[in-house]
Amino acid sequence: MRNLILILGDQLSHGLSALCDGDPTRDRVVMAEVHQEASYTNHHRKKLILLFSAMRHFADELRQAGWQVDYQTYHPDNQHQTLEAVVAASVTEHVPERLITTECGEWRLDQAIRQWHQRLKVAVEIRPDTRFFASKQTFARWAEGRKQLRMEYFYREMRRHTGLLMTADGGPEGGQWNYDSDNRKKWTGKPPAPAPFRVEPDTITREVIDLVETHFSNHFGSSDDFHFAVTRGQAREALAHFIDFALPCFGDYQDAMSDQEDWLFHSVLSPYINCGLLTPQEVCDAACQAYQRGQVPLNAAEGFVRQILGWREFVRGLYWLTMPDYAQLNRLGNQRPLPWFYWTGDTRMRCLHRAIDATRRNGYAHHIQRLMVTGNFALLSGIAPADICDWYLAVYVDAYDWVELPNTLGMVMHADGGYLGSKPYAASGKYIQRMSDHCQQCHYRVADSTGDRACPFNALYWHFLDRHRDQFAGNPRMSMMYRNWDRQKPERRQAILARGDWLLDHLEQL
Ligand code: FAD
Ligand code: DLZ
Repeated sequence: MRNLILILGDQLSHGLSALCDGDPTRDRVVMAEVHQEASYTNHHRKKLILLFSAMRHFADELRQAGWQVDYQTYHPDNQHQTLEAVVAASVTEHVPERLITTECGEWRLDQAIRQWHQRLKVAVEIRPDTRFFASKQTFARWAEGRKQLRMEYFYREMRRHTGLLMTADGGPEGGQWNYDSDNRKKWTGKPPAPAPFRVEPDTITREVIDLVETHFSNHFGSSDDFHFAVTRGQAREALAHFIDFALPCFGDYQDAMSDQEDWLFHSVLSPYINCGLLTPQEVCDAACQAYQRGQVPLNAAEGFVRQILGWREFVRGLYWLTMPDYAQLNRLGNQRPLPWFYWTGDTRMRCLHRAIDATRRNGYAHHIQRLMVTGNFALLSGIAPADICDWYLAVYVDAYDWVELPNTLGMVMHADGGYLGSKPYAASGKYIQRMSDHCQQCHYRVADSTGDRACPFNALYWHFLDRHRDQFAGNPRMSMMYRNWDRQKPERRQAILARGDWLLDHLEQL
């Protein structure tokens, strides 16, 4: 045997750099379901099912393509419970010339793998992950010398670099780079949201569901009604479903929330892009082609491409530029523990209940629920960044440290002091009322800021601004908020702050 090729659970791509010049007759692939990866956080049960089933299907596809694949299925009594132990055993058995792998998506495991050449006494070749549009080096060059990083400027560079949604003379399609201002409509039930894409579990997936129910029943979330795609072919069908049925309205209702609908017009493609079943390039190409065919409007195609070519690449670049220090940042000095209802959904705040309940059932909530409901509440309540980051890492099927951490610590918690975002996404209940129909079903009154039934977001919002005046009053993008606060009568400010104090002391009871 020549080389041993390690493929991780989020590297399920036939074009993976580790595989690209491999020889199925001489090289051997190793893949393993291991306790350490399955338990470094309280992964949602549906995430474990998705990954284990997709890994097993991918191994079968490799075998059909002629590869020899050593695959360890999960069992608590397996001798090797870490990737290192599995690889060490394989190295001892096969004595390869080299271990080849593609760079790992998260800092923790990346650091470990970089020690393997010493610890396992084997040559280790770590190849770049070419599935991203921008390499780590490209991002680092772009970021060099900038005090703050702004996604919008990076995104424009990426549009120029890839030619996506660019005209022949080098300008942005339609004359504008960004159509975000067209993408803030409230959704009132029309047009109806498409039914989500579904795949019925096959024999492999059903076996994995049983395994997860047997060995991971203490993990968050429900495994009921698992219907995610687990092969590349199925993920391609999910992409086509999105382009045909949801993308046309994606832009208009991108920021909308609904009390009835879990998925609205979102793509639900992040689980597949992040584990490698789809590439970001093919997903962006499909959206751009739909626009060119006249099937979807520009605000939909641009809004969608910006999320992937812009935000996804941006947070990945920022992660690798700043780790491991980034994970420790807490510039607002937050210390409060995460309220228990984040794990149960048991709160009378309707918007939080709906977002957390969807998260528990589906392993999914859309971006505005993550940012402006569960995220906004954690920001206003001063939750310790480590607690809220761990929650987001655990509860979503698409969650990996490299993408979850900058979104939570930077975008939501502003714990990096504004390196990622120019201002915190803090909002009162009015925002939730404007973008959803939750408030009509809520125990609390969104119009009130004081009193027992007042929407907690209102007093918490003013309390947040007031207690962080030193950090934010000088920010021109926040001066209007402070003017509004300062215009209120002193007695009213005092009453709101008193309600805010009470709420912060009684978060568990809301
Ligand atoms: P769509 O709304 O259809 O968007 C299309 C695609 O754009 C997504 O599939 C995703 O690949 C990409 N995208 C959109 N927004 C972002 C973003 N801010 N950062 C990176 N990619 C983006 N996304 C993850 O993939 N994994 C995470 O662990 C994750 N954690 C998050 C935590 C918080 C606190 C917040 C506010 C956002 C987080 N996001 C994360 C980003 C975003 O919410 C999800 O990518 C999105 O909700 C996935 O659903 P979708 O595929 O239907 O997305
Ligand atoms: C997330 C995950 C899980 C739950 N389980 C495994 C596993 O058993 N084996 C494996 O190779 N990878 C798994 N992964 C993905 C790794 O944790 C992933 O490579 C890192 O999160 C890097 O992004």
